[in-house]
Amino acid sequence: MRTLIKDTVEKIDQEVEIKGWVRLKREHGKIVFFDIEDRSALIQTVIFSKNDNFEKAKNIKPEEAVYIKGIVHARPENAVNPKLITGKVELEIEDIEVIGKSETLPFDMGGIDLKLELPTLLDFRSLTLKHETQRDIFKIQASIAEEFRNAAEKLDATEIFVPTIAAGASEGGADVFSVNYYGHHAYMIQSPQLYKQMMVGILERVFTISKAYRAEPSVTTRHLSEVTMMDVEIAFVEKFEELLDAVEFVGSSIVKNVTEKHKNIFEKLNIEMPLIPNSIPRLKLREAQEIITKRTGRDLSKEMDLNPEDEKEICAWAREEHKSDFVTITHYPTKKRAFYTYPDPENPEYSLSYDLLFRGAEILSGSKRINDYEKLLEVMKQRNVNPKNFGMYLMAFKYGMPPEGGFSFGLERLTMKILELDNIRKAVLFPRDMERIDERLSQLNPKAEK
Ligand code: AMO
Repeated sequence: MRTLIKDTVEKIDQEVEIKGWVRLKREHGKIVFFDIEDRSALIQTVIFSKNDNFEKAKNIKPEEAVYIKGIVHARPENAVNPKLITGKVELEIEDIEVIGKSETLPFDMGGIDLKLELPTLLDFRSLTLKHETQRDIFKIQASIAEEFRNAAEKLDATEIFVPTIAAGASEGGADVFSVNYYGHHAYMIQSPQLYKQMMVGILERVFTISKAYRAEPSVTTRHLSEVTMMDVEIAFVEKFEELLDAVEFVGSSIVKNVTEKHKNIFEKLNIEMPLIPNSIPRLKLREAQEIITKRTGRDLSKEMDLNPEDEKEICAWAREEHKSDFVTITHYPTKKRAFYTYPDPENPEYSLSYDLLFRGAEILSGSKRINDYEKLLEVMKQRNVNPKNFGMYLMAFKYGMPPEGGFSFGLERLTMKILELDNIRKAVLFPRDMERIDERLSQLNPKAEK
């Protein structure tokens, strides 16, 4: 019967059977060592030349999946490896079988850092993801999603699942993928926005983790064509600040709990623990711009948004002045936000919208929404959004839609920033961008007809 590798420490002097992958092979004449890893842990195993299976073992290659039968030995005190869960033991191999063959690796997969250029990292994705540091990224990503769910549930929101093909484009702009839907025009959703709004009219508080699609026209280090959005929407909102409180509660809970849970990974990769104050600084866009101008001399008075450089600067300010890696920016110009955004009653040129910035980049956007049917219809017309494509969405506003608002985190942006990765593609298992869908588009044949 298979023993999980982490449990071998309980079985000193006993015979066990393990299954796992060969992560490292070291040959020293009459001895061969293999580091074997399964989902639970890694163990050092060894086979001696006196063993009948020694020649068979010598032919085994890194990354092959193997079955091993052997005896667990306690390591002598001076050979204990405190960095391994199994550091007090070693497995002496009696028999070893390959149960999943591997070709010879095209590059070295050893070492803490996989020293590959990004295109190679992505071209060989189903191999490079096996590397420990790569696996760590996606363990952390899984925890981010888990902590998002936990925080959204603490807000008393219900999880919903939404379609990804729709008749209208919620966020406007040209970055929408169209789909030939049985001969009709349809779109890949740019956000779960329309569905979460319809659903707050029904369940009051909802959340979803959904794929969203953006036909990004350029290649940047922080944009993807397929994004995982973690969205919340809450109704019966009285004050704008309630929404900001919810944003900051979910954002700081995720980052705090994930970094605490995976402290060992952050230490191993030498990543600083984030600064999360009790109260996250909040600035209106114009206030943020004035601070940036004071610090850099750049005049931003005519700018409608923060560019990546501005975001870095205001985050540097938040760190210095408030010991915070987060900063919330509110009141973006109404015409720069999507049609459903609520204008500030005190100055309708600006809106009741917000972005949450973390470690120099936007990880979240949201707003209070227009919940009045007539008003919504009017804004759609002003913006040339065809109400015909939003019939079901609009219907929800005819039947008791309370004041409401919400927000959306980009899972990959958050993963990238928590782990201080230099490119968002490293925070996606199989990234989609202008250049690839697993395969490089330039190598796909035939080219799609227009
Ligand atoms: P927005 O368009 O700002 O807002 O998207 C929300 C969050 O999703 C992430 N994100 C992206 N990440 C990588 N590549 C992209 N191309 C990309 N686009 C967006 C970002 C961003 O903050 N419906 C609104 C949200 C709301 O109002 O509730 C929306 O989609 O982290």
